[in-house]
Amino acid sequence: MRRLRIMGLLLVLSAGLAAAGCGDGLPSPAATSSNGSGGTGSGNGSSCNQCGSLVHGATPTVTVDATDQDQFSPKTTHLKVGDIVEWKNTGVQTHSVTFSDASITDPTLNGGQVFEVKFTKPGNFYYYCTFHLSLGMTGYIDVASG
Ligand SMILES: [Cu+2]
Repeated sequence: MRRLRIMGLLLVLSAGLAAAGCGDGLPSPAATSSNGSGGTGSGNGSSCNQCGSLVHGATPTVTVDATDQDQFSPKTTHLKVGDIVEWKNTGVQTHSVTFSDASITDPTLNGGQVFEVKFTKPGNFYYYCTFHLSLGMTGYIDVASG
């Protein structure tokens, strides 16, 4: 009889521990929902408001391919303020490089063409291809300060 009571106590204790574990886990569902539903939205990126300017013929710091698989590669590009990104259409399909700031948007990047932007503000900027947005052709330019 005594032994059963001890077992019961242990059960109550472990149940209490499990409940505490659940309490710890509470923030994670919220974090998951804010991360999810990427798709056609702007995800975690912010919009570009004069985050850069067009350049021509400069040596790029980083190159991003726009491919016939309807992807930007790499999808996220890390750079510093003052760095230059060159998008290159490595296939034959027409793409666009579309930011919320139309002044640094290329509406038609044809096969073999390149397009260059110098980024002048820190931030994580979202862009997409207007032709293949529904296929997930999106990207991020992550600009670190200095
Ligand atoms: Cu595209």
